[in-house]
Amino acid sequence: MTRLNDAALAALPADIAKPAYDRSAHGVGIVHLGVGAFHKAHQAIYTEDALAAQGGDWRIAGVSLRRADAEEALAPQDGLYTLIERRPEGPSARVVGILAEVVTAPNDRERTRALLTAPATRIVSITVTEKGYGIDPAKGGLDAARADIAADLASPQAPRTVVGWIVHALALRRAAGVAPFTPLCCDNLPENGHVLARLVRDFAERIDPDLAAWIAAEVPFPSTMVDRITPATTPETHETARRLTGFDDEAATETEPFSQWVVEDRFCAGRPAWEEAGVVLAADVRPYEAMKLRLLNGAHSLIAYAGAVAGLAYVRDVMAEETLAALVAAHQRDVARTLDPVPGIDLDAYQRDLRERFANPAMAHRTVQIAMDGSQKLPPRIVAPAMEAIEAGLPWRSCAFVVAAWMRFLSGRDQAGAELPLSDPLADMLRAAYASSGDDPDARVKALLSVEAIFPRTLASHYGFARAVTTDYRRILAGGVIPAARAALAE
Ligand code: CS2
Repeated sequence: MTRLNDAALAALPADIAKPAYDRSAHGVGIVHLGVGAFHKAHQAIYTEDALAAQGGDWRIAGVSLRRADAEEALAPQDGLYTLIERRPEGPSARVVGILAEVVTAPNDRERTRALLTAPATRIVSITVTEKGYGIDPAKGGLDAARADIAADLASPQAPRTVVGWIVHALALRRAAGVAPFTPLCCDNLPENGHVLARLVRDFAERIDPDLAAWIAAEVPFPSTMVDRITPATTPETHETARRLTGFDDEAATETEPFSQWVVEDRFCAGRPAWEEAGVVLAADVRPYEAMKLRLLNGAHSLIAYAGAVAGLAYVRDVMAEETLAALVAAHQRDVARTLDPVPGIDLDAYQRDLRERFANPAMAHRTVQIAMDGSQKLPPRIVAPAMEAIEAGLPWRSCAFVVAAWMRFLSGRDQAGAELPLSDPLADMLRAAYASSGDDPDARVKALLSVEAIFPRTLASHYGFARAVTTDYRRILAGGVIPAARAALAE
């Protein structure tokens, strides 16, 4: 079968949407760092639709900071890819043309530099996951001791990390008298714009305080809330793309029908007409971010650890299990009480809609995918709301259960003895803490709660919280996740 590319566009079936603009007539205005499935299902689509609605030189050049797979898949396809939406009633597909080129930074530093310093580049957006930024887990700023960050600080002209590249590019622009771009963080971090601003400032201050001052004065760091559930691509994704479009597509991506993007409207050099594509431009995205991180991502982490340990492969399987589904609803209800009101959003309806999205029978979203990087995900999703709830005298019981299920997940085996992968930047530390406690469950909970990169002292030493985690952990060991969930619900 023929590969998807520019020449294929004219031969696509009539029901497959394709770029509704002339691809060659629009220049690049955005460089995106981390051109993976989530970017292709989310920011790329809003930008594709904004460009179709209102034009502008806002095509995207994708940059991969590590692996070459995106470039290898997309270059032979002229940057085109198929996006599949998994609806309960069956999949639909569209072909997306917003990517003008894809570069692998370690293999082509010159091209990466040229893209990031081009005057036409007015936005640099980023999706590199929580662990990609080099955040010091205890203090929140730049972790200058992390090997990749330390290497970039030692040779800032040859960066490897996202923060290193941004500072390098801004320094070159300043030196050349080129106006800065707006860095736009699109990862699931609370106040992600502020987080990125602080990292960039910490980095710049260490290498050039004048540059740091210029960045502080000239460069805005808008925060964003991003939402679209995007399972990892599988052979099934490619097969569906082939079936619906008639073309082979090595870059096909699958996602859910729902999508949401809330963006703080602070750009130093303009932006696409994203509002034409359904983006909510807000003065303050914090309430949206907290809502989404706690109600969607927090519930996701509960589903991931409970499900993986129980041997449930997909999110939808967990939602089909009555007790676990009830625990998800109870968790959302309790955590919702830690949230401020969110403009225009009915929080009860939001929770119901989320559970419907999780239950979507057409979505094969693996629990072990979400279980990755727990050390990065638990703090904003579970630890922060638990601490606020404790402080405010609100319920936090289900947060303890998530922590206990995560601890059980760290054993590396599910309840039936099947292997569970531990993919986490703190994996070595977690394995050591796990092993240090021998076979004593109470000692194990204590050892893991003392990992300060995840659990601040005040929470680890909170008697009621530590006791609840221990109770749940013992129950999971004794009778499995589902009876333990039932017992937690009954408390
Ligand atoms: C998930 C998110 O893997 C995970 O940690 O919770 O990727 C989630 O699917 C997205 O944030 C949804 O917008």
